[in-house]
Amino acid sequence: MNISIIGVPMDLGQTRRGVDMGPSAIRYAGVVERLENLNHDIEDLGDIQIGRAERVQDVTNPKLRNLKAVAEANEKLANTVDEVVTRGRFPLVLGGDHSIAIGTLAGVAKHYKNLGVIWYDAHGDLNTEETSPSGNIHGMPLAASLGLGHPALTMIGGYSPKVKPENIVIIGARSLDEGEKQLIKEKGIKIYTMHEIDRLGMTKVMEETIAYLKERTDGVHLSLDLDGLDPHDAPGVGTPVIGGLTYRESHLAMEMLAEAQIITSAEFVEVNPILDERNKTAATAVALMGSLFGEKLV
Ligand code: NNH
Ligand code: MN
Ligand code: MN
Ligand code: MN
Repeated sequence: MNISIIGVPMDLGQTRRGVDMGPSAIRYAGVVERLENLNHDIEDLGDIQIGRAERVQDVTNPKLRNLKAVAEANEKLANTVDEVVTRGRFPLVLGGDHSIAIGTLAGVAKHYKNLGVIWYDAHGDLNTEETSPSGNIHGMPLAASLGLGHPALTMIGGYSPKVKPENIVIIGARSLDEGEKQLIKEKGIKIYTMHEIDRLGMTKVMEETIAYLKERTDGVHLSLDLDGLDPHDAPGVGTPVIGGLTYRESHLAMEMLAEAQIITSAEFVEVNPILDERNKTAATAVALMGSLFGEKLV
């Protein structure tokens, strides 16, 4: 595979400092070497320029913190991702907080009729400025990609929506706000919360997810928030939620996606080395990328 790595040192979609160092931490954990060892062609495009938090901090709208700076960065990211896909390469985006999924999806979705999305996350990220308890845009990217919320977010890349509700599968959810729960029901979004994962097991969850997306989509974006994993395995995240997916379950999910060959773009987000234990979360992210791109145990 021809893979292009894009770093997005974004920390403006939430309020914990340090997540802007996520791309560096993931590179330091050896992402390029890991994927080159699997015989992929790797191109590292470096980082998208993001305004520094201490300078651009904008609280004029507490329901949409740093809206302008987040939107600007996502426009740049969308252009870069679009160009990578146009060149026939696989975009692998490193975060940075999850608000960057708006730009990644804006760059990817125009290349597909029916883009599928796997949202691997403890959260739904389905808030708008009306439902958000925090005003943090990293809790809104999936809603924005559905066309819901502020036009500065929904219109990134000049079009909306990026994804249809029936083409989304959420995996690992265990912290959903009221408005998000309503939206999931109203739009009929497919979701495997921790409850279903406990009951069915990850094997069945992934078999069903893959079959579901295969029959209705022509490409699938994997948006993996490291907080989908249990904080024991991924402590370096801004909003840890106990009772999450294990390291092994997550590897199994990645291995099954690799085997199914359905993933056409991916992002690994919310790695915060300041909150981490000896870069464990970045190392976990890189190990999961290994499995996603074909690494086998034997
Ligand atoms: N749902 C909360 C909010 O919107 C938390 C979102 N935090 C995340 N999302 N890390 O993945 O503020
Ligand atoms: Mn910063
Ligand atoms: Mn998220
Ligand atoms: Mn999350």
